Amino acid sequence: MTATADAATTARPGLPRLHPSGLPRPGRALVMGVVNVTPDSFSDGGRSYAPEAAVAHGLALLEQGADIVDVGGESTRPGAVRPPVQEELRRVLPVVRELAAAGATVSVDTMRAEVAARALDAGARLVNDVSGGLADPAMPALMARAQAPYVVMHWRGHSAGMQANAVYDDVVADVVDELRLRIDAALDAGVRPECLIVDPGLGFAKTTGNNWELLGRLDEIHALGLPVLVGASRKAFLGEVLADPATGRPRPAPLRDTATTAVSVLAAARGAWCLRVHDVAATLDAVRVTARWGAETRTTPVHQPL
Ligand code: PMM
Repeated sequence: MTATADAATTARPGLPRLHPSGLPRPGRALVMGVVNVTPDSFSDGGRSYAPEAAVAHGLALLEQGADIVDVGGESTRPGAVRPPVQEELRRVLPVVRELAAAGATVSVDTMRAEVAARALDAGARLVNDVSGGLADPAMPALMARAQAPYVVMHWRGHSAGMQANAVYDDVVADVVDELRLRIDAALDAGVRPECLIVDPGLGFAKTTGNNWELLGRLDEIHALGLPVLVGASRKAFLGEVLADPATGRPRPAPLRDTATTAVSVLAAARGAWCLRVHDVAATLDAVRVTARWGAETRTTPVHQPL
């Protein structure tokens, strides 16, 4: 796997901002469509649980213009119980295989090295590890061997008890420090810098306030010098902003897409490399407009797209 360095956008000495090669480079933020093959995802209620339904959903996202489709077989909703590895494999492999065969750039959303390895063999081109290598000590070595793009997300433990870990001195500084440890672990294992992508992990051991602070200070995540992926889609902190004024009840997950698109525009304008979303069509329109605006004004994006 090779990559192209853009010296002008280098944000941190030693870690040039690189575009992981083999991935689309459209001159705007990439759009990653979510394909959850789980019975209990918070955001879509298990809509694509059967492999055939998940493949159909992935193909529809591809048709809408998704740059990447992210296939996951483990729900990470707060309190979720982990599936056994065999069950995770049973869920994701046929979906990865079919979507890759259809020409999609497929990412596998897994914390398990075995699932990542089998998915790469089945045609996945990148690995999205929400634990950033913490959940499975074999993951960094696998990614070093694979030399495939690797999303390292900020994480503080499995879903069952994760919200109890949302305790920070300064959430942005702490997330940056902890991401740097995960980046160093990956580099030490032999992962090449140009394969790394970072993600602040919105909603994972984060309070609502933590999520907004991370978005508001996205520049500090960029300062790590790596492409940044943002996954805000339909998350609870958006449901809170959109709560019913009369009852105070949060907006249900399927009705948070417009708010998600607003966050995606703002994140893209601040140089996010990729947005992980459920509503691909709206996000794609939004990031195309954002890129056009940025080209005109030179004030946004703060960071040019990679
Ligand atoms: N969020 C979820 C799952 N996978 N991956 C990355 N890189 N970033 C995220 O924020 C992220 C993720 C949970 O959301 P879902 O239930 O809608 O998939």
